[in-house]
Amino acid sequence: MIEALRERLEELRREVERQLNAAAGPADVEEIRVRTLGKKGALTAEAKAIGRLEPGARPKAGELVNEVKSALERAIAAREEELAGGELTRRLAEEALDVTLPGRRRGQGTRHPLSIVTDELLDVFRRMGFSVATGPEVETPWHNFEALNIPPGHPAREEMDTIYVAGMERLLRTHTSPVQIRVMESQGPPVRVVCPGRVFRSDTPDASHSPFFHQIEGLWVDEGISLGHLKWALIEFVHQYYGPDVDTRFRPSYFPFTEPSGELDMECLLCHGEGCRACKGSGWLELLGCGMVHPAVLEAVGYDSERYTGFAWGMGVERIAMLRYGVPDIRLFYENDTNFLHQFAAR
Ligand code: 2NM
Repeated sequence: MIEALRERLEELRREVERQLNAAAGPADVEEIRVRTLGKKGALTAEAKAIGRLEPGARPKAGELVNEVKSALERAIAAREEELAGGELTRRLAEEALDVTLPGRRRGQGTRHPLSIVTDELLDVFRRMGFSVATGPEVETPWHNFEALNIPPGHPAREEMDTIYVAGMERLLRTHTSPVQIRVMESQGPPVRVVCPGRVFRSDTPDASHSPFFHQIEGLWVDEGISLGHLKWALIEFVHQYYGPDVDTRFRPSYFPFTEPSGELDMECLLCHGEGCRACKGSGWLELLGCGMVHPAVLEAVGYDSERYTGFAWGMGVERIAMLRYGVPDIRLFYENDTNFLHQFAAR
């Protein structure tokens, strides 16, 4: 009877050792342990059966079972460690990070051509004593229109009307003039500011139009400011920015917020007045619109228009940048094409 038990235990031991050898990972080993040494395990069953043997055989049987039990416990623990170690080696190989590989470069950005040109233009005016002011892109109709002598129903509204938000309480600004209205509302004269920023128009995009673009507007209000100051400041700007020998001319124009109003042209940079494609054969390029601030605008912000006068102007940054860099299509500025943008990297 003891001999039969010994043989069964030996058989069990060989069987478990074979299974352990075949185990592929720690999970397999755990399964084998439960099947053998767990509550309903094969060896546990043999241990329980000892109580049903005749009393004289029990000590020897217990000894045999315990011997096999500790042998299997050691074998299971050893195999488990072996496989866990193997798994660690495998994971280390699979998830290895080669810290000697060079990193992937995050390309460094460059300044946007519109930012470069805006800053260059602002610098000229800063040297002439202008300070720089900015304001909201979403404006009240009062700041964008009424204060600028553009009442409801004025034809200038139709060509400029953009997207209204909050009913008719706010709109995307159509120029940066409302910033100058805000500056004048917040302080008395004298005022000497330039206002850069993004503006919005109801335009269909093509090579020279975009429903959003950038402007720089300027304003100088003080006692005794005349058309002579306007001409000096704006011609001086052209000479500072494009060179002292560049020719200029003024033509009359119309804006609701200035009287008189004009346009400043400069000699065509490409043909020097000969006439070419860029200037449509005229020899001149339109540079900016300007004029003496309308008394109604000064009164709208509470300035005494009998005592104070001023001049103002506005220009498009894209146009100036396109001429300067020879950019043929305004949409290139907005497409985030890094091949295009990197051409303007500072060297
Ligand atoms: C232009 C042309 C002429 C202008 C006027 C004002 C203000 F606020 F003083 F009334 N700001 N900007 C102005 C005048 C803008 O852009 C072509």
